[in-house]
Amino acid sequence: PPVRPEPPTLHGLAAGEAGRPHSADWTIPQDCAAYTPAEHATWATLFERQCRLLPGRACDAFLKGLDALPIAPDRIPDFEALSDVLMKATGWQVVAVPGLVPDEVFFDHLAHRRFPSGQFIRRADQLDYLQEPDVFHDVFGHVPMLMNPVMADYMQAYGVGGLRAQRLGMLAELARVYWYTVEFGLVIQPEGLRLYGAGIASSYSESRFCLDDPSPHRVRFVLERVMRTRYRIDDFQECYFVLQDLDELLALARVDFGPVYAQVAGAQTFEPGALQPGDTVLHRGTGAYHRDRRPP
Ligand code: HBI
Ligand code: FE
Repeated sequence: PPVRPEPPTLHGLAAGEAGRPHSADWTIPQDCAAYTPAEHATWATLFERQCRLLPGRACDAFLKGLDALPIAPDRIPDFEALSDVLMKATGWQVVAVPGLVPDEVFFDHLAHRRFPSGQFIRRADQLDYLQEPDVFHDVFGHVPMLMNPVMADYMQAYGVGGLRAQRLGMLAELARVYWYTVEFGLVIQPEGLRLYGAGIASSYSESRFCLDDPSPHRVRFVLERVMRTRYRIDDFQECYFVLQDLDELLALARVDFGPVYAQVAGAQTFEPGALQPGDTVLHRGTGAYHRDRRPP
């Protein structure tokens, strides 16, 4: 099964209710010196196998961001060193958190250009599946794209928009947009389709499935459509939404979601794998993967 880094709840508890001690903003020291050789080795395993897959699959912005960051195969990166480079490029920082944090804490960090990254790394027997976002998902998956000015502004806008969506009762709608862009987004490049979403960039199995497998649909991204589309948190996606180019995120960062919320409020939601009239379908999926896995 794929890595599913961002479930909305953890062990049935809403994020933040797990009872850990924490500061008001939930940040903790990264404490690089405390990582064990075994933990660095887990990073190395994850890093090396992902780096073999990403040329020709990840978009140019991702590969360029990864290349410019102080991220090496041998050890878990130091968040301060990452922040120095990120700050100069796009004004972002990386701060350490224990795992999932409550929505409003998460949004407040993003609104201030701080990316909260899990401090811990998954166990060696969980290379392909874990419930909470760890340092590999957060740093390897998200931070390269934060070197890109468009993604940098889009993520901040998501933080600002998240606080507003909470007040409006539209958080589920906004979270779907985040899911199908920041986590599982694909983008068209002149040479072909590429991934930019962190959930797929950091997943050994899904980075191939999302682009190479005939099963999932690949559909042009349309805001209202995506806002109404439910998603899977425990398995590969049945449908990936594709941007014409990353500049589409710039428009998304600037558009007022208010009228779009008004339009989709109360409308029925769409099944993850159901094509809709009006979709621009780049690839009509066979659906074979999920059909074969459903209990008879
Ligand atoms: N906390 N650390 C962390 N990382 C996330 O991606 C995250 C979170 N808390 C809430 C959350 N994501 C989402 O449920 C919101 O984007 C809606
Ligand atoms: Fe994530």
